[in-house]
Amino acid sequence: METATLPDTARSWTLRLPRGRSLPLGRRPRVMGILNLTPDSFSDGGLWSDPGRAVERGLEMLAEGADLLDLGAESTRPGGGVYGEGARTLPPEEESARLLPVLEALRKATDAPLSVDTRKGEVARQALAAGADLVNDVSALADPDLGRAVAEAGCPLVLMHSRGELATMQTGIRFHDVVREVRDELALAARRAAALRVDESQLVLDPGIGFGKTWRQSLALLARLDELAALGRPLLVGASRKSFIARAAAREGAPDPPPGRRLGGSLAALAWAATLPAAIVRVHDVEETVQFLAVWYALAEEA
Ligand code: HH2
Repeated sequence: METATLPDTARSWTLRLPRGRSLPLGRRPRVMGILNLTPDSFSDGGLWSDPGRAVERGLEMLAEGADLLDLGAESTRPGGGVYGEGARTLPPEEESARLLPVLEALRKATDAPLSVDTRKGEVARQALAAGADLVNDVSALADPDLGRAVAEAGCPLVLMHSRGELATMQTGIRFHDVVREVRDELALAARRAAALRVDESQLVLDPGIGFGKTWRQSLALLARLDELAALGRPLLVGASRKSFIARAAAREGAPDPPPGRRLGGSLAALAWAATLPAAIVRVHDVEETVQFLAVWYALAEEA
């Protein structure tokens, strides 16, 4: 689809998945449906902590048009800001015990790409053995063993930008030029991955919206997403329901919309990310996102 509204920066990549499968990226964002198997996630904690319901929700998101799923068994809600103390770090056994039954059941039920959102090498290793296709690491290799597990499996790896520890991330935030610094730190993360023998052509990079950033810095990262394209790798954007939306949409005297009522702002962020286009968008509201993108691209084709 070659149209005036799609920018020249549009590029394509193919991620290689286990068992000879692949995930082509570029042109239009792929929709990654979020499946939080946690009691304490910021927007849907506890909703899918029953394994049977979680599997149903995963399959429902695929039926709604998700291209891949992201299973997370440990909340990564940053502390020190709107989420108080932030999420509790789980021992790997507890994280795996939540994750593996759902992952195994989904693996039996679908061939769709399954991503695992974890910061721990041990959990990543077990998940890959249980049929996960890619690893999404919000700490960008704080645990080098995660890099080694990914390198051994030869699977794709998402490196997300963040600074500091989850528990205190939203305090003492300092950037001079957030976009330039995030770009440089993502380049460093990619080098850390290469040193652990992760194949560069399997990397996906993510600015980490809301992780150790003020709401204005999150807005700046989205608004100037094209500057991160210079890194040469596909970008993943996770803006869905995040608190910068409530801040940006604040009205005097009106209460902040809670996470479940931030769809309008989430779609605005998505529209912005689609213009790059971001390669993958990580979302809670799959049905609405898929419909939004279908109409957005139908319009782009007509323009
Ligand atoms: N955001 C969250 C979790 N994982 N991974 C990537 N790559 N990018 C993100 O922006 C991102 C992420 C936080 O959202 P959520 O999973 O809904 O909440 P929680 O971490 O509280 O489970």
